[in-house]
Amino acid sequence: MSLIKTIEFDVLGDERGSLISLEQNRNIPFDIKRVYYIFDSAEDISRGFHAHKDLQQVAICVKGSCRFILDDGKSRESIVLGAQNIGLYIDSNKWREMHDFSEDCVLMVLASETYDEADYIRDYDDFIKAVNHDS
Ligand code: T46
Repeated sequence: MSLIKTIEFDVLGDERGSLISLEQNRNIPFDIKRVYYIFDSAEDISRGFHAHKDLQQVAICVKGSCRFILDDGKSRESIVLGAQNIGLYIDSNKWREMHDFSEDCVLMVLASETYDEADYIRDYDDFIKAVNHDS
């Protein structure tokens, strides 16, 4: 089964432009407790390099593009996010990396929990131990 799970949002458009609506438990598959966005990341900067123990997220490039790598400890897959109507669903226990930010990239992320540093696994060896322990 693919690690990359995307959600395609309806674009509500008319002659004035386009609009996308995001609603918890409708087109976002969880209660939204937090929204953050990443911008002004240089093209040669990579981010992420961690997993979460208990967090669901949907990442949407609302402007520009960037590349995500997801890793479940067994395989790694990559996707370029560059359309405002596509969200990348990221479940718990997935190592994520973000690369190749375009200069204008604005990456918006909707999260199922409030910020908690204790939920992060920031060491790859610890991540591998955690996923092997769970399986
Ligand atoms: C993720 C990827 C896609 C907060 O104080 N509150 C927050 O809600 C967040 C997300 C971060 N922070 C602090 C923690 C760090 O001191 O902001 C700083 C930068 O966070 P971090 O280095 O974790 O950023 P990224 O871009 O590596 O990862 C972020 C999210 O943290 C992470 O959950 O899945 O984006």
